[in-house]
Amino acid sequence: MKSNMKTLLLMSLVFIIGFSITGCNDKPTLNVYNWGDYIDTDLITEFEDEFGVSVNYDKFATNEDMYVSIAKGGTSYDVAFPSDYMIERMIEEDLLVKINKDNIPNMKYIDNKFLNLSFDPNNDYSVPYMWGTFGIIYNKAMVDDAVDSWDILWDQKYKGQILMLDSQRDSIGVALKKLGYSMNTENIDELQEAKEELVKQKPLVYAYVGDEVKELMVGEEAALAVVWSGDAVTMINENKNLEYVIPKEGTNIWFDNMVIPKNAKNKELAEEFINFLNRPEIAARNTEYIGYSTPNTAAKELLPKEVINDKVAYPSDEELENTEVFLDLKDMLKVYDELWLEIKSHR
Ligand code: N2P
Repeated sequence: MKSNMKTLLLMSLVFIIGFSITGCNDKPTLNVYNWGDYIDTDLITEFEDEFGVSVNYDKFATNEDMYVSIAKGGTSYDVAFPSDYMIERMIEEDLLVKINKDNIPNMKYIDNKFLNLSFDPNNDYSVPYMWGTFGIIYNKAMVDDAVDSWDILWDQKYKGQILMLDSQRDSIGVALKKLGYSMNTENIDELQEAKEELVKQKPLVYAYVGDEVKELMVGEEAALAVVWSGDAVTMINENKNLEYVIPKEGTNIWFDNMVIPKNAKNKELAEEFINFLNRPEIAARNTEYIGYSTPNTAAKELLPKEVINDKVAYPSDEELENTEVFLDLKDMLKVYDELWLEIKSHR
């Protein structure tokens, strides 16, 4: 009996001490949901230290994956980084909260041309993060044809040396552009044709990939790949045989913004984080680290000349003339979903 009492006492003591330790360390937590390879992780630590908070950082590979996690609401994220058409959809489906711009004074550094775009006309729900295009990266030592058209991704000569993006809007978009159609088409015949193109191309494709495209292209394991411009910057820095081209048929221009999902638990801290990432010095470091293109003018001024003069990240207006922004497909979305499934499962 006596020893039982002692054990009980000891256990209560352990419990009380344990509880007070964790209780004391109970810092506010910010749940962030971002694309892979899309932040300088030192900045997360700096934010934690400066604000005395802890950041939970999860990653996704496509807008569609991110959408599913947020819409089904398993984890409540405080900040997420969707693209244009997905922001449009999330607003429409009431998945986002309005941002209190008074809490984001650093928004004043954002270039006007990235504000009030049609997917979020007043920036009520989103703050610009990065932007870019997608195009073809190719290895000059492995490809001797001129690379100026999406057609090259269907050239038998490069069988097994072509990488495509494992992302439905992007890959269907490539096929649509190759055929001369809009990347936002709602015409079933055009979509069917695009599907057939991608099925026809499949035997030539080494793999449908995400972030691993960088390693594969830098390591010269493939000759041609469809990539986002910022990743192209990183790859070219690491392998000088690589070159990035926007095909003559045109491409997509995209805008990734920061949003606060409806079920966020820490909205004010989310705004603090968004504001932090827009401090010119922080935004400049982040941009240089990830290779993507910043919409923050004050950050751009802090970047080395060779970064901002790089036409891959900052193409001229002429190069951007023939670009389309993805639009939310609404009812047509299920058609794209089905086609993508058929393409991916085709053997
Ligand atoms: C970075 C992902 C970039 C997202 N790995 C392009 N919208």
